[in-house]
Amino acid sequence: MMDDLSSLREKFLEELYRTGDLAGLEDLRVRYLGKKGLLTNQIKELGSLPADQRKQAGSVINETKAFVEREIGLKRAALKDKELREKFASESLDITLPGSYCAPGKLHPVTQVLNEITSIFISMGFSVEEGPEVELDYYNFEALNIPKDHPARDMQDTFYIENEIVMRTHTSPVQVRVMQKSKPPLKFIAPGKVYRCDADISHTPMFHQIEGLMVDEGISFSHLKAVLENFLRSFFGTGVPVRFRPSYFPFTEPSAEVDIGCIFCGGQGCKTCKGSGWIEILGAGMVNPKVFEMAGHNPEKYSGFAFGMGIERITMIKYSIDDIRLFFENDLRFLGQF
Ligand code: 2NM
Repeated sequence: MMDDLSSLREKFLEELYRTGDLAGLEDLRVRYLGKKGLLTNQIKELGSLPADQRKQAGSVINETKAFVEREIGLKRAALKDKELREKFASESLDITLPGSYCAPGKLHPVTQVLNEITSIFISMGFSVEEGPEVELDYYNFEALNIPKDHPARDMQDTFYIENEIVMRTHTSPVQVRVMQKSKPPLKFIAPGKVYRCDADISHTPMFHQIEGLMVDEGISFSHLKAVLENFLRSFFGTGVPVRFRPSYFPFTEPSAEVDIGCIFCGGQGCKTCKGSGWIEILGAGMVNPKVFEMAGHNPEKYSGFAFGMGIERITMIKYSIDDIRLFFENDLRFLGQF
């Protein structure tokens, strides 16, 4: 038996030496130390030895078993280390190689300006609302005090889908929908696409607007002035002159158009301001009591102001762009400049 154990040990060492991976090592372990393993069998055979040899044989078997276990443990650690090194080597990466160039995309200039304007109003506590682009005649016109015979409804301006269904010509129907479903106080802007049958260097059939509405008890024209002056000075610069001119919209009374001092000539008069020294930016006014009534609010209790502006127009002023159609041609030589 002692001879058996000694050759078992040598055979084990030889096999251990030839084992090159963890799976092979586990095979080896099972073959020697498993339930039917070579060493385990030796232990089972102890019983058949004469009593006087058993003790010594037992101790040699135990010693051999401990040896095999230790060697397998050492080899396992070595193989794990080797596999880890190989994994690191195969995953290694030359961080000095030049990267492959990926042209970064950019937001469209109209989107950039729309986001900028939106964040100014959000900073003043306005929320953002949206509504459908295909709109009922009622919300686009009727509820805004634009009766059937009003010139704004002219077939030349409005895209009709069906008799009572239009492409919205402004974002005001969003204001009507919000007023109809919620009670004041209201304070939100409505950005989005609008559609008018018109096309030249300053008009496209689709363009973008931001309109805003603030309604509560006691809202006055001073609130309108404060909010719009703050917006214009945030957007165009703190020193920009602002002026309000009387105007007319069916949905507001009184109404105003809001100009800034020409940012190109400093008010001297130039091509952009057509010699006037002023550039028109916004339309605004106090919400017409008829509009409140139609939306289900008591005009004796509530008042509010509303305003609207065209985003392409403001972007053209900000970046000195002279033809609105450039925004929609997707020429990267143009778009890449913003
Ligand atoms: C403008 C100018 C003036 C406006 C009015 C309303 C509503 F729904 F509250 F009546 N929404 N938007 C408004 C007022 C829009 O755009 C040039």
